[in-house]
Amino acid sequence: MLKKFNILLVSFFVTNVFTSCVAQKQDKPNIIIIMADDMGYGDLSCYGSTLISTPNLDKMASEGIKFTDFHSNGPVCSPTRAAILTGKYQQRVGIDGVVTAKHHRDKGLETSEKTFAEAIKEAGYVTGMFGKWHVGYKTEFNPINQGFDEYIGYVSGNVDYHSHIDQEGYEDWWNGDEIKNEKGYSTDLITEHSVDFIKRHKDEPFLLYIPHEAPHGPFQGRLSKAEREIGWKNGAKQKDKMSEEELNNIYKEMVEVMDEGVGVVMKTLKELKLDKNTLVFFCSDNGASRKVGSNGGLRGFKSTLFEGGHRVSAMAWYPETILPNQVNNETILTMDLFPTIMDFVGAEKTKNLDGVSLKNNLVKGYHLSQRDLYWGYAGRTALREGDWKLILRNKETEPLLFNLKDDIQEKNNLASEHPDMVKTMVAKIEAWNKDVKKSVAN
Ligand SMILES: [Ca+2]
Repeated sequence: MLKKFNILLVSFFVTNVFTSCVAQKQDKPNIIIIMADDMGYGDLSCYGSTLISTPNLDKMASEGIKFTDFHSNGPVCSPTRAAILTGKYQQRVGIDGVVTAKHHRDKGLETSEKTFAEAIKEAGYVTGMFGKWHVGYKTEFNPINQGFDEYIGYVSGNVDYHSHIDQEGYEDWWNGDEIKNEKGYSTDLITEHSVDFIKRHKDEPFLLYIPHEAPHGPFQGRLSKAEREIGWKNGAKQKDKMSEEELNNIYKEMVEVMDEGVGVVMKTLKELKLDKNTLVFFCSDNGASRKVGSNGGLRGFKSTLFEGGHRVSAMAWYPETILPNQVNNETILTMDLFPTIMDFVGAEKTKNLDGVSLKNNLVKGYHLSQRDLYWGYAGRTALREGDWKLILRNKETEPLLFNLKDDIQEKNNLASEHPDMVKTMVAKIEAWNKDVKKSVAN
């Protein structure tokens, strides 16, 4: 009798484990990452903008999590993109600066680096990317050689929104690894291809990476004329041709058209009943530039290591898994998204990542463990330890030490009051710089 009971019990467990595996497989969440380009911390209405109206991103924030202490890995484009793709500090993978259209046409993110697209494909996902790549021009560096099944977009830092010509006068609109220009405003094309991808892959787990061009320059709206043609050379600065008011109005339109696109993607998820099974992240790749946009009162702008350069708006949305109306104050970097999405997907951990999974924080509210976080750009390095931030510029200038809890605008340099802390933090920065450089040499 006991034996029979045991057999029944075993059979009950086997059946349940099997059923639960099948259920989990069907429940694999879709993943969407949407990234704005050069959008400042204060450029969305839910982050305090009174000039720009972003109802769709505001809705995403109110239905999920709005981050207040989320940072781009780099204060400029390519580094942040290398970090999001690899889950590592960008310095480790050799992309510590901008991959420019003029001087770096042979440079790119090595295909030996494992991207989140490659990792998630191993977990059975179909992958698509529509928008800006900016980690390599040559076809060997193309997204389809880095784990993306489908790719349409541009590989440089920016293209004319209408003619899709890059800064150096090259045609730069690709379908996979072939140039295939098409008519349309970049932001709208990126949205249209993203929606088409979702519709075609609604019945299988998918990952969709949507790195928007907006609101990076050139500053063009839907009705602006194309300014670049093949062979075009970066001549007169566009800003000089536009009044400040015109520039602000175009920038506003660029953010609002992107927000509209986010709304169309979210509406598509709801119509296809995918919304309860899709995790969506949104973030910007660095702060607003000196020219236009708002960093919400933070010091500095794109390319600086002050908060305005890298503290960005970000949100996470996953109805019924992530609770609505949450404001999250954890200190997070872009490189954390890779391990986070792999954790949500239930895939095997990728080794040697610098980022950490946020899943338990996002779903259960557990705090992240205390960790030191670094930013490096153009010979400068910043270290964040809790509320403290040290910026080291070069040997000739004094270190800057701020306590962000009391001084979010980084106005009061406390370095002379805390020499021991400065000494320890400088030593950590030197060790980190050596560590990440060693990785590149290897
Ligand atoms: Ca950027």
